[in-house]
Amino acid sequence: MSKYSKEVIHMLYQYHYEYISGQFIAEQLSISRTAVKKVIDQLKSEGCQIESINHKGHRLMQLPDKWYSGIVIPSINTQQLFKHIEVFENVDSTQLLAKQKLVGNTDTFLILSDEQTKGKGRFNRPWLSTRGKGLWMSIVLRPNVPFDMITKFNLFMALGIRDAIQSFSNASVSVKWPNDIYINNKKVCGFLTEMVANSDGIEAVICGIGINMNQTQTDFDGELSQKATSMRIQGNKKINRYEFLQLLIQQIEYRYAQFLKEPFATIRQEYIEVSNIWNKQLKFTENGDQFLGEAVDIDDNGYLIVDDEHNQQHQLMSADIEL
Ligand code: BT5
Repeated sequence: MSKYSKEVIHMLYQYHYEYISGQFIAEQLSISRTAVKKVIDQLKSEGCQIESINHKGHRLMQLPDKWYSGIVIPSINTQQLFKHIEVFENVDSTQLLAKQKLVGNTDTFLILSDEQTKGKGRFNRPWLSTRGKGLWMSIVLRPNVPFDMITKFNLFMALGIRDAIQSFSNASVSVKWPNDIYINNKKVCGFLTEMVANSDGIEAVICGIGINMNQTQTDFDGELSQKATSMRIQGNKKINRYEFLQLLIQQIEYRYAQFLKEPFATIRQEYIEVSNIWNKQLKFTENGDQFLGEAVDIDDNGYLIVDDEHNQQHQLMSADIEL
């Protein structure tokens, strides 16, 4: 990758509604026109559709399904949440990498990858992370709070992620307590929150978020062809990954600030209204035990209240729910 790729792609993206000359780019970046041409040729070879017209200049028509740090970083940096942002083409898991990178520092950061070869869900379940189709990212935050606040963090994040997806969807988007986002009874997103804590409280929260943005139905096979969906399948329209990411980070920033200031009770009603688990018989798995029941409420602490088939009431902090 050329030294100036980040700057050139950023300029082309910024001015994508018009043609900009090689001369203009060269002047703005204080580099030669030959260097600009080299980068543009390279971007074209990677799949960027750039129209180059003599005496008019270059115009970015379409980007490949890939994260460019030169676009990601400036579009997210307007927010204050992360000290640094790292973008990869391929990793085993952004979550594993984030955990490795948080040791020995107190930084907040975001890791994003085009593809994960070993994406993981909860309990080490596999998470399908096809190249270029989804948003696979982990964020590391450092809230100065006791460790039992982790469940509350997860609840606030759920609303942030849901609201971002809802902004790009005509169909209604719902939260399946505690870790999934659904559209039309299919899973469009799964996320998980892990932490590193000591006796003083939380050292780091690592939140891994997987969102199916641009898969088509043929991208899902086996059990996922019935269970999974993407924003594109539901809306019949390709999602602009950069616009979506920007909005998602805004929502996360908003909910994170709210989490630090407010009790769960503040968002309880909102959470209940967007949940999809009411008025149906559900199968719960909690610590290896399975039972049938109906979810009846979420209390002020974010615990799910469930009446089981023997009329026993349970208060769940976390569980697996089959709809
Ligand atoms: C989750 O786990 O839903 C949390 C998934 C978190 C993934 C992100 S991606 C970025 C970061 N890096 C990682 O390695 N992980 C995080 P869970 O509730 O355990 O759901 C896993 C189940 O969802 C699997 O057993 C499948 O049935 C289903 N599944 C797998 N891939 C899927 C996909 N792409 N879309 C919808 N469902 C999927």
